Amino acid sequence: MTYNDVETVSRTELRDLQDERLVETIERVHENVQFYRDRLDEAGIDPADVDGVDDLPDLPFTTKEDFRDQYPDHHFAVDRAEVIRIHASSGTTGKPKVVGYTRGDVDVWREVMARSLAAAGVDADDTFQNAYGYGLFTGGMGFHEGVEELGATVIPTGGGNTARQIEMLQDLESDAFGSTPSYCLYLAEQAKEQGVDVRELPVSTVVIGAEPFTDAMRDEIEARLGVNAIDIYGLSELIGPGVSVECVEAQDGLHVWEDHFYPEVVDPGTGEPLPEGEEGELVLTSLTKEAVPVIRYRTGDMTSLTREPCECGRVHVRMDNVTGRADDQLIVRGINVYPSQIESVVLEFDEVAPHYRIDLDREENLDTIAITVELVEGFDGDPDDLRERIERRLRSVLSLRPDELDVVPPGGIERQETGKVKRVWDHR
Ligand code: DLL
Repeated sequence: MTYNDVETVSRTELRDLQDERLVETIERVHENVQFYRDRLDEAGIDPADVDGVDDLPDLPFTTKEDFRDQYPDHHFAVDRAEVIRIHASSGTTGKPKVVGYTRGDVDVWREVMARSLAAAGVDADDTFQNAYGYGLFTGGMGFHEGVEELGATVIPTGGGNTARQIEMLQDLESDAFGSTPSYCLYLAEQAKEQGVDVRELPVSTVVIGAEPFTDAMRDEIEARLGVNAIDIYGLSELIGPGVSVECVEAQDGLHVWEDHFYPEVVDPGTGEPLPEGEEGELVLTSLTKEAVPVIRYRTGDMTSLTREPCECGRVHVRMDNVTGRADDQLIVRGINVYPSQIESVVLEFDEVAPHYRIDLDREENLDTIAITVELVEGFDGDPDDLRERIERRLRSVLSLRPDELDVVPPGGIERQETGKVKRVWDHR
């Protein structure tokens, strides 16, 4: 069900709105943010020459490093008095990226999250248990406010505390649940240990995001939890969760709420725009953000776009499920491979649980890769035979010959109760 009429307007109307909003955004950043003024001036762009989104490819990119360089708030376009909330995203290196929200920004966020939840099949009568972390991370509060805006009931369990989480799911009979995909699997495992079969619980929808995952991983989640798993995407720099979401009707790509966030896909190496349908790096421009507008932000996330009509009736462009980031690509002895490709191959095996890790190292100037997979409960075959079959498959599908392939017993791979799952360990 749609939440806002803008989801089904004509593409011409949508384009007019985008053009108008982009012109305003460019004027605003040029006037209020030194960083953008310098960038646009250096590129010889006069804001008055920007007529609409067709001009975006001429504008300079903004990167994660730019965000960090402006730490803490030099990229803000409004006075701090107008900022009513701050979140931050902690990278693994350097300063966090700090983002601020005006009241208007928070209203937009609530609205796009309500739209996203409605698209995911959550409705006003439902109860939604929110296991995304509350705090500087945008997940917890983003979902919380979206559920309230929709008029559904939110249970703010936040991340972790899994025993309580399971008890709440049972006792308050939530219809929907939100968490990272890895936490869904953790929850199912812990429930089993407590003698609870999560498939018997009333929860029928999980809204998963904040981490890359493959279709194979989603299938595992749906089977283990007995739910429909809907993919939601977003990032702090743009707003948080709620940039795009799958619709329950088609579950075929994520509708980008492009009246607020304009997507482009570019070649990650050259930065050149790619035609519709081709995979590359997602670049996003905010069209309504007040506190922290962003122009052509290089997300690092790999996807492709399609404007083909969707059976749900929404006209908003769809992006493909993000299974990895441009900088995730591993180069092992000349073979380029994404962790998601390894994930797809190992999860083809029914004997393998949806937990794995990849360790990269360097020995005598050569890169090495070790893959560890975990057996499912009740495995009674020959682990050596399984190992050989996985090795053969990695070789034939990806031309990859791991230096080591370890098969460990159920539970042999360490679990993480909170935060985003880490599967690739680079020791180089
Ligand atoms: O992860 C916002 C969010 C919260 C999205 C809850 C969905 C659900 P950040 O912490 O700033 O924000 O991390 C953003 O996470 O650039 C992607 O690399 C990754 N990511 C987010 N959603 C997805 C997804 C939140 N559905 C970064 N699939 C992004 C794959 C995702 N990767």
